[in-house]
This record gives sequence, structure tokens and C-alpha cells, in this order.
Amino acid sequence: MKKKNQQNIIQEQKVVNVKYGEKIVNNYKILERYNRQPNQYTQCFMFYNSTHILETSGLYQISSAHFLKYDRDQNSISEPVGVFNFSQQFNSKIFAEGCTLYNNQIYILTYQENHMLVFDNELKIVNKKVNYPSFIREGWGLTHYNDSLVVTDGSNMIYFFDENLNLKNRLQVKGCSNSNFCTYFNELEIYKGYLLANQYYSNIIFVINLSTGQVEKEYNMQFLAQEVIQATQDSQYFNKGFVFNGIAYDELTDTLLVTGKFWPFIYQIQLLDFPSQ
Ligand SMILES: [Ca+2]
Repeated sequence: MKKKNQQNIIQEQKVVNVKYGEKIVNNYKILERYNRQPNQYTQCFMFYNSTHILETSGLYQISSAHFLKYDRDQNSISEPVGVFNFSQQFNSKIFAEGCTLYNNQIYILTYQENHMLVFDNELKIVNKKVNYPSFIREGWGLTHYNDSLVVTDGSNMIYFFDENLNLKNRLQVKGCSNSNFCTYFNELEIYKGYLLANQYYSNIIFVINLSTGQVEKEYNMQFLAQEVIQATQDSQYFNKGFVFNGIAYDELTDTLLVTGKFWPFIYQIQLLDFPSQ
């Protein structure tokens, strides 16, 4: 019965997924729109392997880390599988934040708990807990580049650490079009040698030079946020904090999957006129 229900869900999703026919909005192209249950406060969003996305979902009491199966043939993205539920697993409160898969382990930041958790590669065992250095304000975004963990903490800085959070380098981000608001870099992704960053409470993907911290380009996803507001029929959806957040690079198709907190959609997009190194 369970299997049948799952099949039904997949079939329903298949019917209502939107084929945009390569709609171009500003400087990006929308290829697909996938439906999902709007019940994940998306923090980290990344490809785990060619068929699965790894996602963390925040907030106290309901934080989780899990996988979503991406079936390109069925044109569907599944609901969460392999769920690690933080409040069930820990006595203490944990608010899950950024994550990355590095050297066959999954690293997950916590928001204000001042430590990073290191899991095995299936989210089954916590191998270790690493405390934040004192200058890290809070745990926000996490990815890795070359042999460094790349961390943001809500400030205007990007930090490069080894796997034990020993500082290797730090960069100040500069050159945001609104220079008064060159902070709050949240979900991260490495793409073609640059750092892509969501900014909390804006719809912009910032393209940041990993050597200088300079913002070299911005992609405004306002169009997607408007579609979410229309679909939820809640003009305050964005103001409630259910903002654009989540960028995952699909190497197989050279496209990005993007989403937001409690969004009912995951979009497949392609950035146009991307800077060349
Ligand atoms: Ca990401």
C-alpha cells in the first residue's frame, strides 16, 4: 500500500510539474519547476551524488537532515528519505544549518549551538563534534573548496577552515549592489570556481570571487519568489522568513536546482552570461 501511495505521489507530481520551455527571466533560464510539500525550512541544499540531493532543514524541535531522490526520467523529486531527526537524536536543542560532503563525511553546522557535527556519509552515525572558534558568530552556510571548509556566520566574512575548524584564511565580501547589506550570506555552492551565495532576506544569488571576496555578478530570483507568493496565496510569505534559500549544482546537466524555506517548488535553472575566470 505504501509503495502504491508513493507511486501515486510521483504520478501526481509528474502531471503538475511545469515545463517552462526554457523561459528566460533577466539573466537566467528556468528549465523546470518541481513540486514538493512546503514543509522544509531549507538550510543546506546540495547534490549528494548523481541521483540524490542532501538537504538540511532548520528551526528548533523540527531540524533534520535527509535526502531527496532526483529522478530525471520520471521528472520528479521525492519527499525526504533517510531522515536524521535532530530533536529525536539529541537531548539538547539543535538548529541545523549549512552542510557539506567532504572526504566521505557529512559536516553540518548548528545555528547558535557553537559546534559543527561530523556524520558518516549516510547520516547514521555522528563521528565527532567540533566547537566553533570564538570569532564565529553563528553557523550559517557551509561548503568546501579545494581542501578547505568554507563557512559563513551572518557577517560580511567568508572563512576557510580545515576539518577541525582551524582557520586557514578569511575574506571580506565586498561589491554588493546594495553595499549596506553585504552580509547575511546563507546557503552556499561552489560553481565553476566561484562561490554562489544566497543572502538571507533577498532573492539574489551572489557570485563571489574565492580569492578576493569581490562580488562579480548578481542573479535576482524575484520572479521565483513571486510565483511562490502566488501559489501560497500569502502575500506575507516572504516576510515570515520563508525566503529564497538553497542552491545545488547538478554536474550531470550543468544546471542548478534552487528553492527556498517552506517553498512548494524546486526550480531547475541555468545562469546566463556567467563570469569566466
Ligand atoms: Ca548548496
